[in-house]
Amino acid sequence: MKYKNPILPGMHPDPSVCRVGEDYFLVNSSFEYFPGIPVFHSRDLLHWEQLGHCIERTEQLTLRKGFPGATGTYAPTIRYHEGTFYVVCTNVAYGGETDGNFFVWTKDPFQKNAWSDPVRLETPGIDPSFYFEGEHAYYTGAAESKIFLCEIDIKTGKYKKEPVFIWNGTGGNDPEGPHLYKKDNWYYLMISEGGTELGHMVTIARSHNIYGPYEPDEKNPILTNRSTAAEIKAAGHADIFEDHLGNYHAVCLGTRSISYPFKHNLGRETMLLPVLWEKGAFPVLGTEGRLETEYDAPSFSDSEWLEGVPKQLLACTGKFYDDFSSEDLNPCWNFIYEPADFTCQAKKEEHAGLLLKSNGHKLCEDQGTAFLGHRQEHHEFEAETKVSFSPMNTGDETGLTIYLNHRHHYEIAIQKTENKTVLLFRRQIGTLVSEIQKKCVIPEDGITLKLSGTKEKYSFSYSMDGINFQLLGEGEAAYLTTEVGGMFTGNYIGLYTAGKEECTSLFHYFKYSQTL
Ligand code: 6LW
Repeated sequence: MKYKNPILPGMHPDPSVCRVGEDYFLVNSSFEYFPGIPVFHSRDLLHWEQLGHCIERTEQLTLRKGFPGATGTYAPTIRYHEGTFYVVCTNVAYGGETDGNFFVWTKDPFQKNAWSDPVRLETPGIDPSFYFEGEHAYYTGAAESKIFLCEIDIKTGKYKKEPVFIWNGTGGNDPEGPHLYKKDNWYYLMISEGGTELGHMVTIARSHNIYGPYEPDEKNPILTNRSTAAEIKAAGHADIFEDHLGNYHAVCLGTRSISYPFKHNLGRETMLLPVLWEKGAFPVLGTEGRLETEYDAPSFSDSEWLEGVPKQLLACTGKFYDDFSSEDLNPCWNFIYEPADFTCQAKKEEHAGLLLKSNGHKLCEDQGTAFLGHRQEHHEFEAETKVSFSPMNTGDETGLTIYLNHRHHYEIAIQKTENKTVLLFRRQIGTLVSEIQKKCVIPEDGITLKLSGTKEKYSFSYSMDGINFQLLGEGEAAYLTTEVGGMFTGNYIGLYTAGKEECTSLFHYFKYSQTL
C-alpha cells in the first residue's frame, strides 16, 4: 500500500513526533490560534485522531496580539520520558520578540484538559527541543543564528548548565529547529537551515560528546527539495523517530504550490517520510535526501484502533460536518487569540446550532474578531453554512470568510447598512478593499452561504432555500497566499460575527468537503 503526502494537510507546520509502545503522538505550531498546539495520536502513522491541544485554558498562556501569522506558539517538540509527556514550545510576541520558552506536561494525553500549566524557561531564542538521558534533561534551541545546548532542571525549568553554542549549521540562513538523538554511541544534532521557504533544508552533525565538537555529514543537506521539480516545496523542520518494529521515519513540513512563481495558501503541511539509519552511519532521509509525494505505507497498521476512533475526531479526512449539537467544540475548530463568546445548542432546542456573539472587533482589526475557523486542508473544496441573523446596528455583520490574516481575506456576509440589510462580497488584500453589496431580504430561518475553492479562485454563493445557489463573487487564490500576505500561517475558513457587542448570529451547521 502507498500513502500520499501530506499526512496532515492544511496548516500543520513544524511537526514533532514521539512514540510510546505502539502509540504515536504528534504536535504542530499554531501561532495566534486558540486553543494552541494541536495534539494528534495514531497507531499507523497515516491516520491521526486529534486528542485536543496543549494550550486549552486562557490562564495557561496569553497569545500575543499585534502581528498575526508571526506571533504565538512556534515549533513545539514532543518527547516522552519516564511516564511523562513533555511539549516544549515558544510563545512569540510582537515583532519576533519571544515571550519566553515554556513546557507543558501530562501523564495522560488522552484525558480531557490533559496538559499542565506552562513551566517557564530561562532560555533565549526559539525552536526548543528536549533530549533526556538518565536524569539529565538537555535542551537545544536556536538563538543568534546558532544552535545552543543547555541542561535544565525538569521540575523547575531553571538552568542546571547555562547555554553553550554547539553548531551553526553549514552556512545556510536561519539555523533552527534542532533535535538531538543518540544512536550507536553518537549524538546526532539535526537542524534546519535556509529559511522555511523554497531554500529550506535539513542538515546534521554528530559527536561522541554531547557538548561537541559536532562534525557535519559530508552529504549535507540530508533533506531538501530546493531547485528540484518535486511537487512538495520547502521540505524542512524534520523530526526523526523509531517505530515499534525498529524502522525509522521522519516528519517534516512542506508546502504545495498553487501558482508560479510558487505560492501556497494551505500553510505549511505535515509530511511523513522513510528514514534509512544504518549502524554507525548518518541517517538518509526520504529518497536520497528528497521528499517525494508518495511512499510505501509503514509495514504496520491497526484497523481495530481505527475502527474505534470517533469519526469526528479523525483529522483532515476531507469530509467534516458539524451541527454544533455537542457540548464540546470539535478540536479542529480554532479561535483567534482567545475563545469568542459562543454557545453550542443541542439539536432539540428551538435555535439549534452555534450562537456566536461579536466582541466589537471587525475582521480587519488585529485584535481578533469573534471567529470560529477550520483549516483549509485541500486546494479543491466546498464549505457551507446556514446562518440566521437579525442585525440591529449599522455595520453589524456576519458571514463566511476565507482568512489568511486580518489584512488578507475574502468573505460573503450579511451586513446592516444605514437603511437596509445587504448581502456583501468583500475582498481585502493588504490596504486594497473591494466591496460589492446586493440588496436582499434574508429569510427568517436563515440564508445558506457557500464557499468553493480551486487552485485558481475562491467563489462565494448564497441560497435562500438551501437548494438553488447564486454566485455573488469570486477572488483569486494567488492573493491569499503566505507569499502575498505573510508570515507563517495558512488559510482558514471562518464563521464570524462582527459589529456592536450585543450582535449575535446563529450558525445552524458547517460542512466542509474536499471536491477533488
Ligand atoms: C519556526 C522555525 C520555522 O520557529 O519557522 O520552518 C518558524 N521553521 O523553525 C515558525 O514556524
